[in-house]
Amino acid sequence: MSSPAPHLSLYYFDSCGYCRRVRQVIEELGVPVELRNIQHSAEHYEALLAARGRRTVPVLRIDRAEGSSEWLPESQDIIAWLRQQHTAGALA
Ligand SMILES: N[C@@H](CCC(=O)N[C@@H](CS)C(=O)NCC(=O)O)C(=O)O
Repeated sequence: MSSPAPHLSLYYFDSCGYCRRVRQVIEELGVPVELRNIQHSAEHYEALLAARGRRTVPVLRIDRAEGSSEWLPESQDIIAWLRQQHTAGALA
């Protein structure tokens, strides 16, 4: 049996070009991703800083059903991961 799809959150801000590229792929694939704008939410900004020790975006947070969390930085790595997982049918 396959695992339930993870909950995905993208930490980003509007004027970030790297973030825009990731968001375009999210739209293209139709993958459900919660958008967390770090310029509009101190909570999201602080969470990113606490987890990564830096505020650089985009970062994709992957919360798995079994309780583990992963923070994936780098737009090209995020895009590659989304495409691979989508092709594997691992995303909702
Ligand atoms: N190589 C990174 C570059 C990311 C990057 O430079 N992000 C900028 C915004 S577009 C940023 O967060 N700058 C603020 C900082 O690093 O503190 C990627 O492709 O994701």
